[in-house]
Amino acid sequence: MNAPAFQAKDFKSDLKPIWCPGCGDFGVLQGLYRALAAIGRPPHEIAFISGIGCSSRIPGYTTAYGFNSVHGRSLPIAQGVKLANPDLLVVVAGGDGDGFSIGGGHVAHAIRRNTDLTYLVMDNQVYGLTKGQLSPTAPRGLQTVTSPLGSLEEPINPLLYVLAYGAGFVAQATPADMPGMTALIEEAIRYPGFSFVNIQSPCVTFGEDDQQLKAHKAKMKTLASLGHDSANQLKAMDLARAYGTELYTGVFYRNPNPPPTYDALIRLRQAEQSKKAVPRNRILDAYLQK
Ligand SMILES: Cc1ncc(C[n+]2csc(CCOP(=O)(O)OP(=O)(O)O)c2C)c(N)n1
Ligand code: SF4
Ligand SMILES: [Mg+2]
Repeated sequence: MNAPAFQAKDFKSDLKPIWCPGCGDFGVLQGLYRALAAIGRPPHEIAFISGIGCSSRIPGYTTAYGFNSVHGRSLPIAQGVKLANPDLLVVVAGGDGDGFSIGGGHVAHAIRRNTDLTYLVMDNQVYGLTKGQLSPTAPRGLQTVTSPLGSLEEPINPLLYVLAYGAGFVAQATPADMPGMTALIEEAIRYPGFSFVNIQSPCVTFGEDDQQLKAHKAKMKTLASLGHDSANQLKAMDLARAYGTELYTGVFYRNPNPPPTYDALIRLRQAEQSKKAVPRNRILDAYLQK
């Protein structure tokens, strides 16, 4: 058997992560390296785009191209990168705050365009980088520095959110199950279209006890063990409603007939239009005829 083209270490940059010891993002990063090794594309064919947050530091820790961009703006930038160079494998990484507070409006549009990219959200139910404020996925009643008497708001359900807008691939993972999470990241990257993985990545510094790896291990249930058929979109939505109470991991929904991606359609249109284009040497003639 041939040796694999790449190993996890080929995707690890020289930059040392500055996350708090024990942060869930360490596990996510390891899973990501392994998933990329399994995919087998070289680092220079991959672009990582992120916003701002602890989890948004991920691009710097890989040997792929990276852009640690602006808070909440990773998806528009990633779509631009993919359209400018459709041959790149584009992965977007960021936090729950980045994706579903300030960046929430962009999620729907990335999904409806179905640009071929993978969106990994490190959901820790808190703003980690800015020291523990209430995030959009934080449970009702949570006491934080910005909700000292307990949050009065219902959390956003990221799984239902993306399913409702028609995302073709929707999964949930936790670094408490490294092999499972790695396989899900790989599957999401291989899906031809917009794919989303909500990764329950604990914040050990500002997160609650029931959001830590030990609690995840005890609580997680795989969707496979429930006999879930990932082609069943309505059932996926039904199961996704349990976000915040149950910790289901695995693929909620995978479109069995993926539609054409936006980047493929743009390529097609460019090819059609260029057939009708006036040859360069006749442009002046065409202008003078008008
Ligand atoms: C436009 C703008 N608004 C606010 C901030 C401050 N800010 C930086 S990161 C962040 C939230 C980070 O939380 P999350 O996206 O959940 O990532 P985590 O740190 O938890 O991984 C905020 C509010 C900013 N950098 N830019
Ligand atoms: S503050 Fe939380 S999310 Fe940020 S590095 Fe520390 S443990 Fe991780
Ligand atoms: Mg967060």
